[in-house]
Amino acid sequence: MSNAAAVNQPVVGIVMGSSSDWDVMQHAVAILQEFGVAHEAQVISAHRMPDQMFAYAESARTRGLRAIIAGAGGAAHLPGMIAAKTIVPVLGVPVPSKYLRGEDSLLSIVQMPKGIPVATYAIGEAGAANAALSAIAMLATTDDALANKLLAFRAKQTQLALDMKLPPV
Ligand code: RP5
Repeated sequence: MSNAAAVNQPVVGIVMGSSSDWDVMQHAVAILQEFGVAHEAQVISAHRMPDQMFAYAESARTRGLRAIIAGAGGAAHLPGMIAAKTIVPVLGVPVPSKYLRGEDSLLSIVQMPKGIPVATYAIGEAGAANAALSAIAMLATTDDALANKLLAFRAKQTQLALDMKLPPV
């Protein structure tokens, strides 16, 4: 394998239960792109393609993934089932659902029984973006250049807050 291929080898996997999750999950992809982290994104449905889901999870570690961001809505079993088949850390994103606004997704993902963890994030866009930032923070523990990018990202947010002005009463 050439160095260029190794550099582009995905280290973060993003999976979602349906293409209808993309509006939310694209925010995780956008953050990884912004930080220049090699990633892959695809639809893996726990109940519609369970064999592919297991194959994805089982091969994740040997393929070099160091974190998996898994988004799903409703009875959102995708993150937990992926976590059941790999020791690569799984970051779960609850996608807003049609009838329960994603509270069902949140509870499905966050209530993993003791022993198989899924780090669970906020419902929707903020959760997707923060899951990506957490994956970056994990990678940054062994990557100083990435750590510096993350520090700069934080500093930018600090400056934005410092610059905030309130309207007159
Ligand atoms: C879940 O069911 C997906 O993650 C999605 O949030 C939800 C609805 O899927 P579609 O009916 O839109 O394909 O598996």
